[in-house]
Amino acid sequence: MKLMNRRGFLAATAAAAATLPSLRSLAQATAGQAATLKLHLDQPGPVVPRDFVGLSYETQQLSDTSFFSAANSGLIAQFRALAPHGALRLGGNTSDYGFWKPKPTSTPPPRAKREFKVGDPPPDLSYAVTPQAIHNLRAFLDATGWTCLYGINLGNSTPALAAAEAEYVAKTLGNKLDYFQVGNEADRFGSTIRDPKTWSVDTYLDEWGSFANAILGRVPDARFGMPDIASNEHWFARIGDRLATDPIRAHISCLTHHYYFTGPPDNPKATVDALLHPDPRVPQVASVVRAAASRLNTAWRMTEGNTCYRGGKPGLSDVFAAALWAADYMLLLASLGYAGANLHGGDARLVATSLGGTLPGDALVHDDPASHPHPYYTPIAHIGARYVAEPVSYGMRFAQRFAGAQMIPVDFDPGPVNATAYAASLPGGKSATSTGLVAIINKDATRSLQVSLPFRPSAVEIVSAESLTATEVHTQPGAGGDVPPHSMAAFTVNLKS
Ligand code: BDP
Repeated sequence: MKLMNRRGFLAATAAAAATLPSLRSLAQATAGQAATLKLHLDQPGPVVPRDFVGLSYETQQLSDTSFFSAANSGLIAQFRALAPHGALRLGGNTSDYGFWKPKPTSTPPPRAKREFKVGDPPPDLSYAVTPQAIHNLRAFLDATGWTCLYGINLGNSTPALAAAEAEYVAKTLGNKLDYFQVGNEADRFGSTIRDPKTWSVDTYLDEWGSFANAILGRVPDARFGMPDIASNEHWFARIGDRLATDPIRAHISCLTHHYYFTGPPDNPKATVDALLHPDPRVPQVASVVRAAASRLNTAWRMTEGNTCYRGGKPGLSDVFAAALWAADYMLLLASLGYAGANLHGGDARLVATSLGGTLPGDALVHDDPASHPHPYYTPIAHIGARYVAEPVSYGMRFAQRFAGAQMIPVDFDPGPVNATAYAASLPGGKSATSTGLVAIINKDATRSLQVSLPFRPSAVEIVSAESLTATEVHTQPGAGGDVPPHSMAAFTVNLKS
């Protein structure tokens, strides 16, 4: 605790030197801005599924059969440290370029010639997904305790190939398979792999239906997540309309979409300050997807996202600000009723391939490129033979504390400090005590908070770094309601005390 006060004091002293604030504001910065928090225990919110936290990887990652395998102990350890029962989503741009290769002699289906487009895979990209890759994936899922959202090629494949692959995957993954997703970001196909003059949500639904029905012919109890769109949330209303009366509705488990806060890396909006302020699109998209999901009686999930698309931005995606963003964003989704969120990452080469061969963030690196993860936004970086937990993954771990809990709506007034709060009750039966969790995410660069909590905490953990742009993350005990600048605090409380 003393350390935190000292840090608050140092921050205040530095600010004083720079701007000569009044004694009163200096005292406030040191003591912490008083913040009030009220929990609405009488209005229980959504239950956070235990597989809420997820990762997203390119499907092409399967072309290296040793990556998702029982032998990859470094990666397994990082998955387990992130969540004991997370959801691994395989998809991304490369998922529409692979082919199912059941036999060594199997060949890919023919493909029309296309122009290269910046930000998309090379048009001639083709790689095999083999039975060995699926066996190894099963062993990886067993070793991690995770399940899988499996992406199937819609863009450059056939219903028959999709069905053969799905049959093998369903049989091999068994109850480790949550559902299939057929096609990645099909709302962008009009500018990538389909004719823009005819491509629409209706042509998508026709194609998707022919693939899904072919899969159901081989896997009668198959379940699907869809439409896995990039950004055109207007598709949801039409999907709700068309599928509400279609018998296939019974096989749709989840409506899915993606979310990147901004991009590409040279976008002037890609700043730490912007990242740490609310994005009105988040609740707006949530209300649209929720409406369609309630018509189809499905869950809804954010299946691929991160801070900055096209591989992330150095100094934004790979620093502590991204941890604060991830914790805040994921807990916001949990409180809005999402079934989960998968942050995208993986190996540099494959994410670069998904974007046409390069990571544009490389052009913005001013220090040693090796000091950055590649891709810049990846939660788990692959550096040499090691797997390293990046700052963004500490935000995910923070949100993971809420897995299995029931959200409690809060009123939180942090005054001028840029901070958010979330609360939940943990599952625990009808005991005399009921454990609750309160999270305070202080995204402010300089000001600390002194939160008066309605319950006395039995434990406090503070996740922090030296600054918003630091890359080393510390977790240490805290005390009282003190939340230093650029840190997040998790308070364990007894809700019946
Ligand atoms: C998404 C793609 C994924 C990319 C990512 C990015 O699905 O394959 O790697 O964008 O731009 O749209 O970083």
